[in-house]
Amino acid sequence: MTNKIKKIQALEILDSRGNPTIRVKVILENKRSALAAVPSGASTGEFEALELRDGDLKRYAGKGVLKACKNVNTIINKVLKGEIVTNQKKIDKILLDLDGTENKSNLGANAILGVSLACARAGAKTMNKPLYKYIASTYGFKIKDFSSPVPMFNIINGGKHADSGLSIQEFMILPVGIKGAEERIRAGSEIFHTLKTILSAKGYSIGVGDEGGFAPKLDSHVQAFELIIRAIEKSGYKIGKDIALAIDAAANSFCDSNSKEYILEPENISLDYNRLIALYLEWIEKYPLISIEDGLNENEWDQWTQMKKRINEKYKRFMVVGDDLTVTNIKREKKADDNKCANAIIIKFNQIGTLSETIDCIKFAKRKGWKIIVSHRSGETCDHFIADLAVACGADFLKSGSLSRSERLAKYNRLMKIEAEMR
Ligand code: 2PG
Ligand code: MG
Repeated sequence: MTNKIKKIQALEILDSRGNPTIRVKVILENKRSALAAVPSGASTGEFEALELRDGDLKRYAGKGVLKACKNVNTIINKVLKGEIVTNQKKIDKILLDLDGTENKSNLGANAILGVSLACARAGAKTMNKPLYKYIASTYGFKIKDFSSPVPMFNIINGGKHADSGLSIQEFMILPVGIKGAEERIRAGSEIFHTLKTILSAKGYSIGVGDEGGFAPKLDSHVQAFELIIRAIEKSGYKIGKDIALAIDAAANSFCDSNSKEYILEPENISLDYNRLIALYLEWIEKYPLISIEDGLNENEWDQWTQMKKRINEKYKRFMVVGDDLTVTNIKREKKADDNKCANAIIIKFNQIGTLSETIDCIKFAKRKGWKIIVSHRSGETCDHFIADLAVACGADFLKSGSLSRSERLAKYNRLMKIEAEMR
């Protein structure tokens, strides 16, 4: 009985938006097996690896993933059969070579990632290690580096994730002054519920968006900050000390492709990048913001350089975060570093397609002293792999949406379990 791969099977399942995605099962000769499910974005970056969809309009409006499943069940299964599952880097290299394209358009990044993650889980099982310890030892992260990442809770949803009318996609609370996953998550939950009471009392909708945050139709972005601050205070936490704020602008989604101006819906204003940066600076001055993700369009490298310079010359440690800009792709990450565009990065393994390439990106960011945010996608499953990944690599933050919806909480709950295990 060995830890060689016996069989790899894929299944089409549904994600949190009810769209098809892929779940992969790896079965070993020693009878151990493991599953992994692949997430899917809505505000995707142009340069992400390709998520293979069937395009057959008779099924799921073309969003089926049967082709990706077939690629796993046939081509990938055949090639990886007999490989030792704990050779994760070798397995990922085989997958890369087998696909042979820059953006994994041949087999599909969803097919490849499902296999890569399921192999890692099967590897951990066969070594009788929790996944976070297995990832750490496989990629050379030191166990004493383990520290619990600070959750980033997205409690007001906008952009492509909700019909709130807010152009900014995510308003997040970060329990930076609170120690330990349990207490951080408790704070997040208490503030989330207080915000619900406040919104309800004011007659706003308390329905939630794709990531479990509220989606009230507000008159301005500033109103979102004010409501959140009220909720933090009312819950008994100190603004800026216990809890800081962050936004993910996801600026591609409100950048007009012709004028290149940024259109803020509720205020009904159109701003060039200079004025948008000035607005960010106003918000930073006024509110306890410590991080802005995708503040500008993903193709505007020079504008990013200027944004980072203007923000960091005034607020030295402020996080200027790349997501669609960097797409967990080391080439774009290096370009962002060369051009001084960012000092923090969102890590999403489905933007690139294998665990090993994801880790390369994390290691590069670490060498550069960037802050690391391991992140979910807006279309999720209850798979909580990212919690283990965040702990294993010593990420600074874990971004997994709000304090509602099980696919978001699966990751935060896993974080609490890991922390309990490590105590
Ligand atoms: C983002 C993500 C997750 P999506 O922009 O950071 O919050 O959204 O998965 O839709 O790209
Ligand atoms: Mg983002």
